[in-house]
Amino acid sequence: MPIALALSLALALPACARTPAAIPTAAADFRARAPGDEVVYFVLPDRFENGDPGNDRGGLKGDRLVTGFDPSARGFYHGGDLKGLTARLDYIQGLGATAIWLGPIFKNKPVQGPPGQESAGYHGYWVTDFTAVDPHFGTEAGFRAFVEAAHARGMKVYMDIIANHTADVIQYRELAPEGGYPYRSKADFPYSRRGGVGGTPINPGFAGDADPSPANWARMTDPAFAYTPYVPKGEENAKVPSWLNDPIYYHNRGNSDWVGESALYGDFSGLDDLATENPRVVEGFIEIYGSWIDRFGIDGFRIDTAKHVNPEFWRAFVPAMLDRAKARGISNFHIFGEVAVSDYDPALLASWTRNAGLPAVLDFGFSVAVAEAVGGRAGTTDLARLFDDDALYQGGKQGALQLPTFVSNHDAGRLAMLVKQANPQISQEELLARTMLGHAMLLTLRGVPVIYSGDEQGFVGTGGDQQARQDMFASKVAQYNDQPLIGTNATTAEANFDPGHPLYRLIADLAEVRRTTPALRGGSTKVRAFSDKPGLFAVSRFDPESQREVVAAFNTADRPITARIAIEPGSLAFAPLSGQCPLTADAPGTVTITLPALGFAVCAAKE
Ligand SMILES: [Ca+2]
Ligand SMILES: [Ca+2]
Ligand SMILES: [Ca+2]
Repeated sequence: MPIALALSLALALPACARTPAAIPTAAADFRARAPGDEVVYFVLPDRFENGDPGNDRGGLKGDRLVTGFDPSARGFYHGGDLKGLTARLDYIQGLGATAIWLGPIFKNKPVQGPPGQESAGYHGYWVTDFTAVDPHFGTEAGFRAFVEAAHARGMKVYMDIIANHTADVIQYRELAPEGGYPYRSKADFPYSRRGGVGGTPINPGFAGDADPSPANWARMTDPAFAYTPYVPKGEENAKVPSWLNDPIYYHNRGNSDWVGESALYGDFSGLDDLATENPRVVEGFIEIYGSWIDRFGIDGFRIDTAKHVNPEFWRAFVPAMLDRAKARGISNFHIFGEVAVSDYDPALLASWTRNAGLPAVLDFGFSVAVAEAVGGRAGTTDLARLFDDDALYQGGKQGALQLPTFVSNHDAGRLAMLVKQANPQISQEELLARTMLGHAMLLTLRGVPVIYSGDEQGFVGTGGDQQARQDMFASKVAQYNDQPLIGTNATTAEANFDPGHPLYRLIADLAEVRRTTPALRGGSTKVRAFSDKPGLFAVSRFDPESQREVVAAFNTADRPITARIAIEPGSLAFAPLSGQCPLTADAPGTVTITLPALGFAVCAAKE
């Protein structure tokens, strides 16, 4: 297969025919940049760079079950921190990223889990103190220094926040059956009886959790309607702010089985699920996260587990955050939620922009469609449908331009891993070519590209979650270091911050094309070619002002392809923004595209 040819073409990026930059990039006016104009770099601070070995144990003394620190184990802290992240801003900016989404930095329960199955809060999603920086990552001053250093470069900072749950502190008096506490529903365990329908009457006068009035919630006084929650001795003040220590502010119904009611009310594998219908909880989180805006002037929030919180909560929270940001002089504050799905399901994603009022959601539909398209097993029908389905989102197709798109993440895993799973015998060269093709789609199709840290260095991984959270600095994890990377002979045993890596170069080059081409940021999309088999996928995108056409074409097949596609009749001549482009139309309204195996091209119509 002529993969090498595809690579050499993909990397040939003439600088001609680019329209002048139309977005503010200077440090002074980054606030003026719209969310849709960003390129986002997503990083887990623990896995990125260790700037201060002195904080690796988070100020705790003892073994790894106390400190959480074990750089040789996938599920423990490895030592990365805010100082390290700040020191590597050149590397991140060099990739073309204009915003950094960093995993949660709030103080976590260092270690949790049953004996023998413990792991650490290195990922940041087990918060105990929502007001403080986790000492493993540094200090409040260190976070301020990071935000200021990013802002000084004109880069934005998006914090990763959680309102669905806290760390696992609350336990139940009832004996845990094998496999943990099953979910106890509102039908079988109403708020009005202790421990089930036959139990003692409790919470008299409580009119149900759909009535958000403080007077109603004042009648909710006994949290033992399903299980009997308690805070173990020694952990009574584990959480900050202090109201979070009271079980009355939690659902206490046992573990979620992820469907129906339990998706909202169930504990996420024991993590204490907040009663987000309670006005005290709503007000509490508005204060918590509003304070981070006030104190640090950050630029946006990525909301973890957004679909496990009732939409009414977000309908109160989102406007409050946007107001708070506006009062701080941040007019383009961005908020995007995680509505995690593993299928192509834009209707579900879009429902959260309408019912919950989330300004945007992470585009899981895009990631599924791209993985299908470049995986070599399917065609591009879902990808072609994506742009029609954009009508489902709040704000329609215009609103969809703000959706953060991605091909890899820390939960589901990396695109290269998904491609390898679909093709276990694939060569390293072909795996690189397919991964590059997916990233080319990410940088040129509609939405706000999110690069998952490590993708640009050819990380692959063997699965999701811990298997997709390799270290960028020299790793001590044997299961990471054993794996070959793509596009390099390096392994994760050495630090990987190579700006010469082919994926880093591809992303940097296309990020620059995107920055200088308004059609690729804010342009509408017209699908020109797709198929239920691997082959040509092509779209036209249009400059929002001049309406000039830019054609982006991708060959998902492992053989060269030549085909005619329809174009605008006025697009008579083309200049390449990336790859190999036709010079002229065949006739008004049609042009021949020729692409190498797994190649792509981005071609701008000349005036
Ligand atoms: Ca450290
Ligand atoms: Ca719990
Ligand atoms: Ca919940």
